[in-house]
Amino acid sequence: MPDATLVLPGYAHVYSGKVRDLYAPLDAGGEPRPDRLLLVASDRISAYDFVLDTPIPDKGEVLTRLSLWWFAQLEDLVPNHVVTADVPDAVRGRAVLVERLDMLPVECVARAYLTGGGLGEYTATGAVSGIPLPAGLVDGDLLPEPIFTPSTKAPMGEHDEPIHYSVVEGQLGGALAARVRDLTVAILERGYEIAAARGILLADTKVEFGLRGDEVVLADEVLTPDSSRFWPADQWEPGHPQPSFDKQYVRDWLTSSASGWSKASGETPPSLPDDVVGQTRAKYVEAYERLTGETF
Ligand code: Q0Z
Repeated sequence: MPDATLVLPGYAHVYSGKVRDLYAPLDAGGEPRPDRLLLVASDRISAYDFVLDTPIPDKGEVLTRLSLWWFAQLEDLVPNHVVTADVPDAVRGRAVLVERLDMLPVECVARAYLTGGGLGEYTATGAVSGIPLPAGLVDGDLLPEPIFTPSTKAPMGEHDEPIHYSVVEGQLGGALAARVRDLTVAILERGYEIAAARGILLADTKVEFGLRGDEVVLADEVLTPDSSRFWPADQWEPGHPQPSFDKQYVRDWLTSSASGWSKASGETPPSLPDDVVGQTRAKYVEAYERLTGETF
């Protein structure tokens, strides 16, 4: 994890997630500013709940630029936390200075397709986050309409737990809960339309909101492959897990006999071979270029 200890003059390291790091800019007196944060995306990649020891070159920059592009696509729907992408040279391209918000304690998830944790809940109960669904759905099926399936914000290393909308109402009050639900679904729908036009299915996405006074503001990253499931539309085939647009080469290699590793072992996955790194970098760049229509 080389970036976790990255020393940025004028910034204090606040926190490191699996693949991103958070810093606070220092004021003239050397104190952390209470109103700003620097979000730095590393080239680290996770798979099967492990952070791999092999970075994917440019991943942090691809995701940062993609997130900034999406914020602009969503500007008419929701204000966002971005202050500037003019950041220190050491992290230029992969960091954003943002407004520090009072974050809402909910992971806001919306789903267009049934897979992952939502599929597990559906198989067990016939519903997801308390929303009843038609019988007979299989992994990768399109849902009758997009649904809001919030979860708790678990500390790192623990898994977010799905919660009913009524729990969000209890936490936030009815008006704020309805606002974040409707925004989350609207963001998924906007992303879905844009991605579908470029041959990419957006299965689901997780967003985070904060408050600026009583205004709800979109925070964190948005509609990146790390916060969303993107599938190649031409390979969509319900009934089994869909190939991931970005991580499929990594998963295929890790689960192949060539890696000598098995998910069940609980052991740290091995380093990735150069061809898998190169193919994976190319998929991140392809996602960026297809979605935005711009050259990376
Ligand atoms: C986001 C995270 C990490 C990047 C806190 N605008 C904001 N105001 C207050 N807090 C946050 C934000 Cl974005 C905030 N995170 C998640 C962790 C790197 C983002 F290590 N945590």
